Amino acid sequence: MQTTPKGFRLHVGIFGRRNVGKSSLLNALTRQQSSIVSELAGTTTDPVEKPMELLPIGPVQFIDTAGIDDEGSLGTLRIQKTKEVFDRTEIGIVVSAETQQNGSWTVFEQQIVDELQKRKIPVLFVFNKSDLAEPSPETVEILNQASIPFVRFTATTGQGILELRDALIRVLPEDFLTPPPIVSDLVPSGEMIVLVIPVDKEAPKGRLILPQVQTIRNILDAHQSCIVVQDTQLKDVLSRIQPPPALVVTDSQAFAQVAAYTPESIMMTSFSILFARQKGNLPSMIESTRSIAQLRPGSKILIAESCTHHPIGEDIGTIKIPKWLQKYVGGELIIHHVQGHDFPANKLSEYTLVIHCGGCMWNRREILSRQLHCREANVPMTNYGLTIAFLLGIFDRALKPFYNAKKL
Ligand SMILES: Nc1nc2c(ncn2[C@@H]2O[C@H](COP(=O)(O)OP(=O)(O)OP(=O)(O)O)[C@@H](O)[C@H]2O)c(=O)[nH]1
Ligand code: SF4
Ligand SMILES: [Mg+2]
Repeated sequence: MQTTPKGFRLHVGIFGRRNVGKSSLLNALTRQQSSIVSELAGTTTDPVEKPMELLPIGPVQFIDTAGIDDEGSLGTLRIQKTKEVFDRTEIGIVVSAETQQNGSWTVFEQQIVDELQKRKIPVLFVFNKSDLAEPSPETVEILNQASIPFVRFTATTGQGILELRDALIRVLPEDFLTPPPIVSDLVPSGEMIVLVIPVDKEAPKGRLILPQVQTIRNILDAHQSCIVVQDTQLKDVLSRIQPPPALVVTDSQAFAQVAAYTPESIMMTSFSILFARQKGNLPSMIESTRSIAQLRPGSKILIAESCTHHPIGEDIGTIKIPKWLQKYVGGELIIHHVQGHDFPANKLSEYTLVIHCGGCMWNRREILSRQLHCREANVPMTNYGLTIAFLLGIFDRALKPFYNAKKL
């Protein structure tokens, strides 16, 4: 279970004021001392992530957060970290307790619920410390009015844990149970797909990377078949397959060679574009990609990568894309890079364009959240594969499989 990639787990964020028992609730759910608990307000400072198997949902990632009512300059920083967790949350648990100052419903609970509902994230309200006090009728009325389900819970004894689990299952988002397929719906069943995977020095030693493995698995699940080749073998292999394959999917780095070797009669796209659809809103990214045509020397661009790694050789995000973009606009661009969960959500309006990696290691919610932040700041957001296809002049060709299958 620990090896289940994070992007596959249902992310459940635990939010609330300080001292309501958020960490105690996480510990009760995981039956471990995953997060430190104390009677002092402000015990949890950074988000604490805990993976577990929650049947029948499967792999879940719980995220305990710092209290949303934290104070002082450090408190403000902690609240910022907590707010970043909204971006990857698929179910929000709002913990409160009647024993808190001003009762179980204050502007803070309102603020959390508003944030979750704005993002269309299902909310579950937990009246914790119900060994000490009953839920107030006023809060129950507010929750009923807003159609927010709630449970009573005692984190210190685990009383109410079964109701809590059942309630989590009931609010499970639809798209978590049925995420869009990666590739199988783009070609009729029985057709063959060729996957192009260059084995260069950027490729990890002795294994394939997650999006490649997931694509193969999706093809097998759909009872389709595939051939996996390096870019250097493609021409030869294509000349030997009869009837020809329906689709060629390539790593973005080999797009140019693959486009040259693949006859126009065979459809072609990239892993990164497949994942733009699986992990985010593809139509919006397509629209955003066209704004590359508006870039001018001096335009400011943000390149964001989900994983933190040291660039090797001709790294795609730090070297290749900047080089191709500057060649396209015919001058220097101002390019900033961010990695991991650092995303300057409040400063996006400075940029003319945001270019994101494929996001294959992340859940759909986090990429959708980034698209939402960009839309709010009026900044287009595209991804690596779409950008490369655009810069190479093969944008329409790379999208044809989606249009042909009426999947856009
Ligand atoms: N009586 C009772 N006490 C509880 C319950 N849940 C938590 N507590 C106590 O409340 C205090 C705060 O619990 P935490 O789990 O640290 O609360 P928190 O919301 O994580 O607090 P911060 O990390 O400071 O934001 C601790 O002393 C817990 O033992 C409960 O259900 N009943
Ligand atoms: S940086 Fe992005 S595209 Fe690369 S492996 Fe991580 S999530 Fe996937
Ligand atoms: Mg805590």
